[in-house]
Amino acid sequence: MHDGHRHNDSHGRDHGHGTVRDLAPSVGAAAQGAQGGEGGEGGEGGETITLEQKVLAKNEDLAARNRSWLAERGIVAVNMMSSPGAGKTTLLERTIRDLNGRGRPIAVIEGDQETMLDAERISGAGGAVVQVNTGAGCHLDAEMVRGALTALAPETGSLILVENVGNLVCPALFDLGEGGRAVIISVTEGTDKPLKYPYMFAVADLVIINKIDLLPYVDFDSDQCEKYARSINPDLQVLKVSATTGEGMTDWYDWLGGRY
Ligand SMILES: Nc1nc2c(ncn2[C@@H]2O[C@H](COP(=O)(O)OP(=O)(O)OP(=O)(O)O)[C@@H](O)[C@H]2O)c(=O)[nH]1
Ligand SMILES: [Mg+2]
Repeated sequence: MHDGHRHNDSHGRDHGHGTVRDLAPSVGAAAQGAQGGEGGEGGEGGETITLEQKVLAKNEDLAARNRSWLAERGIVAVNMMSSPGAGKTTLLERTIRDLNGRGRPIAVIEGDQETMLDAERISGAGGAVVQVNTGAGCHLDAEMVRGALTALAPETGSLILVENVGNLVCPALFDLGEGGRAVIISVTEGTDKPLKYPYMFAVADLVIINKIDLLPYVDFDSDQCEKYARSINPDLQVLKVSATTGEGMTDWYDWLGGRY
């Protein structure tokens, strides 16, 4: 799924003051084995790739089990991913305040490297929540979600909102068994994010552009950002919201309700 969405259009482009080259494939292969076999034949690179494939294969297996477990109970899980501070927890707090007690029961799985801070915020908003601390890890995986589901013991028919660890890289690689994936980007992050982190946008179903209340103060082009996102993944839906003022939030609730 990730292949075919690379946008390495900077190969050798002349930007007037010299030539810009994309060195990422060779750097990536040396540093972390890269994906999809780029430059990783034999030697240490080959071993790294084999291990990575095993880790991902084990995760896929556990994710499939989570998916069956959720389906048997009529539970829908949505994986919420973003860079740190894009507004995931704020959006979830508002969602719980607005939707709790109306329709599906809602529960939250919070993923952070450290602290219980986000779980405390969700609990303060009235939501059932379990916090998973990943330590040095940069993403939730299917096993962690399985453990969190066991602890949460969600009611049949629940909606589970999963806040992944804040970054636009690792969470894209790990299926959790979820039924939908939302990427949140905020207008303070820059219009170009879909092009720079294409894997995240390739695996998503929905992009939520948050903090639109700040648009008058920042240099962010929503239409262009949307075009960039769709150039990676033409099926993406895009919503614009402010989790603090509430503008656009009904579109998010409609997406949740319409889809599930
Ligand atoms: N102006 C404005 N600020 C927002 C909005 N949504 C969130 N914020 C602020 O952005 C900051 C980060 O919000 P969080 O909800 O903690 O972000 P997060 O994505 O959960 O962050 P991590 O869990 O650390 O990845 C807080 O100061 C929020 O008040 C918004 O729509 N508009
Ligand atoms: Mg958060």
